[in-house]
Amino acid sequence: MSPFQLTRTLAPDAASADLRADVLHGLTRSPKELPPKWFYDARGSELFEEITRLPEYYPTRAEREILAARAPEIAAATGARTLVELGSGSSEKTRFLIDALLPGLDAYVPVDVSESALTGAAEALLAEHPGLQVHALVADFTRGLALPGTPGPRLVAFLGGTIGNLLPAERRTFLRSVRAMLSPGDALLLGTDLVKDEATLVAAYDDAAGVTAAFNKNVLAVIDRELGGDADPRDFAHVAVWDPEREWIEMRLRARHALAVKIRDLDLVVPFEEGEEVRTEVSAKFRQEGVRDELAAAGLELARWWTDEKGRFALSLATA
Ligand code: AVJ
Repeated sequence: MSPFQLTRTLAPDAASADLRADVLHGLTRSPKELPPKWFYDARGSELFEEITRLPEYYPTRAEREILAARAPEIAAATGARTLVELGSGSSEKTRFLIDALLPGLDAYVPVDVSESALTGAAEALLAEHPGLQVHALVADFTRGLALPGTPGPRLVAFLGGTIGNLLPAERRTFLRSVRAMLSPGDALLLGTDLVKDEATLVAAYDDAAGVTAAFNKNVLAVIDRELGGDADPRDFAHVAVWDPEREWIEMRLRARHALAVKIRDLDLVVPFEEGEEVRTEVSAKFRQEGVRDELAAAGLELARWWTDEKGRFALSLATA
C-alpha cells in the first residue's frame, strides 16, 4: 500500500454552502456573529502563523514547551500505533509526538478542512519517515468522523487550544463525538489555554503590531471575495475583550460609524449602527476542574495534566 492516502468526506463545495449559511444567519441576527472558522483562507492562515510568533501570543510557545518536555511520557503512557490529529494544519508541533511514538507508530491520520495544508504537511513527514502510513482526512471534525482502520491503540490529539473556539454546547457535542471514536486503550490529548490575568489575555488578542487586528478583519475579505461583499475593513475596529463570568476572550469587529454592507450573492444588505459589533471569535480559557468535568460529562477520564513552567497552558491526557 502507498504510504499516503487522502480521503475527502467534505463535498468540494461544502465550504461555500456553509459560508453562505453562516453569513446569512450570523449577520441577520442580533447581536451579529460570525464563526471563527472563516478566518482561515490562505491569507488568514498566514496571519495566524504570524500571530504564533508574536511576543504577546504565548499559547503556541507554551504548548510547544509542554510537548517538547512530555512527548516521551505521552508515548510511554499511550503506546499509540495510530496518531490522529484533529485540525492538524501545518502539523508542526506534532513532530514531537511523532518522534517520541516512533518506531512503534504505524499510522498518522491528520484531519483538516484544508486539503492543501494536509498534503503539504504529509509530504514533509513522508520525506522524513518513509515507513509511516499517512492517511489524511479532509473533514470537518466537529461533525463526527469515520477513522481509517489503522492499528490501535490510537491517540487522538486536539492541540492549540482550538477547543476554546467552540461554545460550551458545541464542546459537549464535540467531546462526545471524540469519545465515540475511541476504543478501550485509546486516548485523547487535549490542549487548553488557561485562565490568567486579564492584561496578559487581552494583549495576546490585541497585539501592538496589529497582526491580530488584520487576522480578525480578514473575515471581511473572505466575505467580499467569496460572496461578492463590499465590506471595507477600514470601517471596522478590532476589539478584544475578556468576559470574566464566562472566562473567555471575545474578538469583535466594531462599526466605526453607521454603514451598510452589501452582499451580492446573498441578495443582502446588512445595516450597522455606529458602534455595533459582530462577534467573530470566542476563545475560552480553562481551569483543571473545568476540563476534568467537561471530559467526564463526555465519558472521558482525565488521566494526566501537564502545564508549561509558567502555568499558562495545559495538555490533558484522557482515556475512554
Ligand atoms: C485557533 C485557538 C489557536 O483562539 O487563540 C489567535 C486563534 N485567534 N488569535 C486562539 C486566534 C486570535 C487561536 N486558536
